[in-house]
Amino acid sequence: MGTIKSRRFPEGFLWGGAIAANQAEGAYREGGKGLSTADILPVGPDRFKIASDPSIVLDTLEGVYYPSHEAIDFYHRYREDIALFAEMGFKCFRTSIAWTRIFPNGDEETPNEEGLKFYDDLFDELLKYNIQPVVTISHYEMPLGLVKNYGGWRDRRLIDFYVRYAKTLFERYKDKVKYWMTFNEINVMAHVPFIGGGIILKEGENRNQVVYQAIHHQFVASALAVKACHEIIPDAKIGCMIAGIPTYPYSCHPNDVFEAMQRDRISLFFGDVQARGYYPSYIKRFFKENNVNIEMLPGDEEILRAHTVDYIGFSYYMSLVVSTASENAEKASGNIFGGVKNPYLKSSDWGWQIDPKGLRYLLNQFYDRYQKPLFIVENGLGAVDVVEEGDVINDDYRIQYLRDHIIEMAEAIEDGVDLIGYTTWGPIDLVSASTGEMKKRYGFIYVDKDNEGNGTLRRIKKKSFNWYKKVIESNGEEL
Ligand code: BGP
Repeated sequence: MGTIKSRRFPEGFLWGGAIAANQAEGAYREGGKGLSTADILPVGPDRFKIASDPSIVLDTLEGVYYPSHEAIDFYHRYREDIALFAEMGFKCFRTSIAWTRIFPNGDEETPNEEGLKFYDDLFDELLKYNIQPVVTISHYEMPLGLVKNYGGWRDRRLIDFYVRYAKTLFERYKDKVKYWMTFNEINVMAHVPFIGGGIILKEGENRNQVVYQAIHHQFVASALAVKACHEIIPDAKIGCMIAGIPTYPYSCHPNDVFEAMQRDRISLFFGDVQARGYYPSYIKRFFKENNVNIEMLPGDEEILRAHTVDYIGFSYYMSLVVSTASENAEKASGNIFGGVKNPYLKSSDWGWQIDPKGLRYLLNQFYDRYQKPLFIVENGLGAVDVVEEGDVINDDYRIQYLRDHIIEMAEAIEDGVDLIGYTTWGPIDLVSASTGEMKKRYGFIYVDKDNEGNGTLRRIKKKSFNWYKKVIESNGEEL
């Protein structure tokens, strides 16, 4: 197969960047905001301990540094930051709404007006520059009240709270927001259920039973949000959001090949339900073999079938390799999906295996499977940046990473894939989701802050800033 000579991205292609409320906004107690699950995650190796240790008291916050509390103070500085995004020529900007700004405990009857007003102003600021807001309804956080009082998504009542929240957003922002996503990286629920759904596992529980039941509740909630969105904003598009990590077999041994397919299905399952509208047969076998009985109410299956998503949103950072037997296979480090090292790929400083071709592979896989528009809503390189004399940051490694991935996107479009947009992760440095660190930076814009929370929060343009500006200006021609 050949490669294309010149890159052609469709007219109106949505170039931009993506952040999440809890990793950027800070102001965790302002404007009537309640505490969220993200607000109790510390920086460092204990970050996810809470996910497996029910003895941790959920809201003792004294004496520990929690990076989401101030983050990069986007809450107060978004005007300055959006002006910089506009300077780069962003066509769209993806962010999430902090559920706790709208419903501080999650189960209130009426929303918090101050929170709603904040996002009104934020969206107005984007629209002032003709930047389309792309909104994730829940991105790795939820009200802590719903965890303490209901056990998170294990409780079916969460569906009603979420749908009330989603409808509130659709009603309020129907003239401003035309691209929505229901849950960020919904498949992460299968790996870190506290991050995905506020689930704290109890001793002796059947983990799969609890997690897949909670996932079922999210599926129904997501489908009902799709329904509401279509009713309230007929010209909007609403998608799912999946962590896209293609799995390769370590060898051509049939066991490895089959295992790779099975591992892929742990993630594809989510797209299958949200985009095709039903539980696939392979997951039913998995349920049977793992004593999982999903409790469904009459009507659930019809809801899933009737309200599938309009597009597939996904993140892409790396690929994965599985091996069933090889002793030569070295374990991969640094990602929650596990796997072994790919001898043909280099890794980021955090062990994520860099694989631009994997993006083309995934785009083709998703498009073949779902035949729906695709939207890459996260991609980027987490790296340590050095500020040199005169505020110079030469992040050529970041440019290289993004360039290589954009080339493969163009190839996929040539393959026939309907790709509607691309938002790089963290166009401005922000708190890392997996580690809570600041030094794992993704931005075109540097933020002066370190892992302990020290720094002026000053913004500095990196070399990649002007590079990405040119990419957008030339609609992907100039890389
Ligand atoms: C995705 C999340 C984001 C984001 C990104 C980078 O999984 O949706 O919230 O943070 O990964 O991950 P990290 O911040 O851990 O480097």
